[in-house]
Amino acid sequence: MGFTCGLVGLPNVGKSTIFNALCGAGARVESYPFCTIEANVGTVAVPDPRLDRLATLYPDKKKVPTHLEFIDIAGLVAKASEGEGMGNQFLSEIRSVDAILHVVRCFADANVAHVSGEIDPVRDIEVVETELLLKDYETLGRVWERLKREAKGADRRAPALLEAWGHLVEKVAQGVPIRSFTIDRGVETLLRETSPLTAKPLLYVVNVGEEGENECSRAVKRIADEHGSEVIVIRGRIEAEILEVAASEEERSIYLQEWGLENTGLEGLIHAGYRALALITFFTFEGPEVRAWTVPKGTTAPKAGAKIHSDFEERFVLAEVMNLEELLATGSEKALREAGHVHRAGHDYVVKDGDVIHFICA
Ligand SMILES: Nc1nc2c(ncn2[C@@H]2O[C@H](COP(=O)(O)OP(=O)(O)OP(=O)(O)O)[C@@H](O)[C@H]2O)c(=O)[nH]1
Ligand SMILES: [Mg+2]
Repeated sequence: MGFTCGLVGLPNVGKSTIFNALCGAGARVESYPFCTIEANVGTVAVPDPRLDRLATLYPDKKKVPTHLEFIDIAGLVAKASEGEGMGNQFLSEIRSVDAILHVVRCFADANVAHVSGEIDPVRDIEVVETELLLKDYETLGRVWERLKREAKGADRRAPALLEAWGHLVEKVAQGVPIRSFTIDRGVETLLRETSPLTAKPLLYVVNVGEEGENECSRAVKRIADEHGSEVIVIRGRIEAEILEVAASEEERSIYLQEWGLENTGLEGLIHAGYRALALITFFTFEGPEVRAWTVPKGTTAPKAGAKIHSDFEERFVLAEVMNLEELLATGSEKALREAGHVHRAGHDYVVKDGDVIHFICA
C-alpha cells in the first residue's frame, strides 16, 4: 500500500513543473493551459538521514528507502464539477489520492497565461475549493436521497443516520470542507465509503517563481492558517531545472546553495505530507536489505509486518523492537541485546516512529 499525493490546481500554475521538481520525471510543461491531459504518475524515494545512519551498521546490506507517490492531475477550472475544461475526469483522479497538494500560482510571468488574467491567490484558491465542494455536495446529496428512501423502510437505525447525514450535507452546502469539522461517529463508515474530496488532508504548495517569497505567498499563508493547513513554498522552475541538470546529489546541493535554498521543496513537502497524513517510519534489516517503511500512526506490529510480506500478519509470533538512537549509540544489535534493550513485543504493540523491528513469524 503506497501513499499518493495528488497535485491539484488551476491550469498553468506549475503543477507539472513541480511534479518534475519532485520526481525528476520530465513531464510535459507548456505555457498554455490544459497541457496535461492524462495524469502523470511518479514515485520518489523519501530521503531520511536515519536510514543512512542505520545503514552504517550494516555496510554489506543494500539501503532501500520508503516511497511516496505523486500524481500530476490536469488543471481544473470554474464549473469543472459540471464538466467544464477537463471536467469530471480530474475529479475521479482526485478521488483516488490520499492527500491533496493544492498548487497555487504566485509567480508573475507575462509569457505564461493565467486562466483568469491575473495573479490572485485568494480568488484562485476559492475557485478550486468551490469545485471540490460542489462535487461533494452532488455525491453526498445522492447518498442522502437513498437514505431518505431507506428511512421509510423497516431499518430502525435509518432515521438517525439520515439526520446526521443531513447535517453533513448542510455544512458542505454552506461551503465548509469536510476535513474541517468533527464527523458524527454514526456516519463515519458511510462517509469513508463515499470518499468525498474535501475530507482528504490538504497542503498548499505555493509556486513562487524565481524571486522567492512575496506578498502573494504571504496571502496564501494567511488562508492556510485560517484553514489549519500547512504551506510549502517551492520555486518550481528553478528546482525542476536543478534536478534536471545536476548529475549527482552533491551537485544538486551546490546549486541549491547558490540559489540560497537550504532544502529542496521535496523534503519540505514530504515532512508536511507525513504530518498531514499522520504517517510514521519504521526500519528493518531483514536479509540483504536495510530498509525504511511507511505506516499510519497507530499501526500494530502484525499489520506493520504485513507491509514486508503479506503473510507476516497471519504468521506473526512476536516482534523484537529496538530504538534506532539506542541501537546507533551502542553500535550493534548484539551489544543492545546484551544490555537488555531489545524489547519483545506482541500482537497489540503499536509501532512507533523510529522503531527498528525484527519480525519473528511462525
Ligand atoms: N517564471 C516561471 N514560470 C514557471 C514557474 N513554474 C512554472 N512555470 C511556467 O508556467 C507554465 C505552466 O507550467 P506547467 O507546469 O505546465 O503548469 P500546469 O499547472 O501543469 O498546467 P496544466 O497542465 O495546463 O494544468 C510553463 O511555461 C512553465 O515553464 C516558475 O517558477 N517561474
Ligand atoms: Mg500540467
